[in-house]
Amino acid sequence: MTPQNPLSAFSVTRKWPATQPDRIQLYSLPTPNGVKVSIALEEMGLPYEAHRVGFESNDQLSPEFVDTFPNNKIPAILDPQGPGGKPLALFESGAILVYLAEKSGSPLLPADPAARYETLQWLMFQMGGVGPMFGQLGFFHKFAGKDFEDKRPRDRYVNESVRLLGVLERRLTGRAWVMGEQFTIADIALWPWVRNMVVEQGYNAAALLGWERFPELQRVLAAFVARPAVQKGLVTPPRN
Ligand SMILES: N[C@@H](CCC(=O)N[C@@H](CS)C(=O)NCC(=O)O)C(=O)O
Repeated sequence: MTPQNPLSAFSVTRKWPATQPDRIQLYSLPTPNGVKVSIALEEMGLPYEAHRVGFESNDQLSPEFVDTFPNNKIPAILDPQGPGGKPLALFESGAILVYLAEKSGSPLLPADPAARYETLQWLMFQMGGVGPMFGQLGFFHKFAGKDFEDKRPRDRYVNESVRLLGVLERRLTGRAWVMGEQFTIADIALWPWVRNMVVEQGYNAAALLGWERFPELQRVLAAFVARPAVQKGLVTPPRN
């Protein structure tokens, strides 16, 4: 008799069967939040199986997905070997990054207590500031909100996005990465969002934001996308 697959208790595996149930299961799409986790898994060298959650078919709203991940958003993971050897289902990219770094003992979350808290500070700066504000700018600049006649909501998010980029620009002056020499999960959280703001297939907002005023951000973003793990993570799972 084959031993029972412990992941079968999670509804999400009914819609996306685990062909390698001993690996971390990733449910995602290459969006700025989604790629944080695929990049982290690649950077940490953790074995995983990626499943595509299609927004065109509202997969994130399917009962199988929502039953396991009640916030109905990607990215999400299911780790067969969670704490105590039990499976663990997790959503929220920031929580997943911390979990994966701790699980793998990776220096992507520094062990030194002060550096660790500072890394978490920049991670939360992304989760609570950059992600939500940039996302609103995307709505008002690229998506449905772009046709609104009243430009005050758009301008509000442009101003706040420029302010946040300025905070990062100053932080990166004289530093290779957000935490200095050490590349961390704070970088993994931040750069996909900065990239998404300026690339044509993203929000295409470089002109609106005055991107030329941020040379440090340009430098670090180029270094970020040149990393092999980032290149792989940016296309995992495939968009189509
Ligand atoms: N705070 C969440 C945000 C996740 C999020 O907004 N995901 C988007 C894609 S970038 C999503 O799943 N959207 C689908 C929907 O809202 O239905 C995180 O960082 O994980």
